[in-house]
Amino acid sequence: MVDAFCATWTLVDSQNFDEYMKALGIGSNIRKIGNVTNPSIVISHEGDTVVIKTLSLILNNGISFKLGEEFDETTADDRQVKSIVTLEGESLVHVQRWDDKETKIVREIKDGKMITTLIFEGVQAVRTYEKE
Ligand code: DKA
Repeated sequence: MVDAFCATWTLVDSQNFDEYMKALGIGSNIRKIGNVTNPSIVISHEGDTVVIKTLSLILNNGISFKLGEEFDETTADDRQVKSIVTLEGESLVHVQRWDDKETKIVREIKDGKMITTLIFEGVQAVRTYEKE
């Protein structure tokens, strides 16, 4: 299931995240916070409920869901989205839909690191996390 992802992860590298946030329409104040924040992501599960917490000094966010079941999510930048997370091969694929828009957040484990690829309308950001 999601056991390979269950850990506390800290951001160690972030590529093109500002461009991704701009494409989403996020204003400069929130983007500044997004750019300087090095969050920890805590992933766990209890039975078939998966919990992903994003923790930082400035922004905290959390989601709880079952794989393949749609749920309501309020994102860190305050979008109200319909989300669904599925396991596709070894990848945890999180799709957020709102206002006829869609972004995909793909998490994979490579060489013991969690690689998060965020895709929106052709703009891609890659964020790398290491286990704490
Ligand atoms: C991540 O998991 C990034 C999560 C996406 C956040 C969307 C926008 C946040 C704006 C502060 O590394």
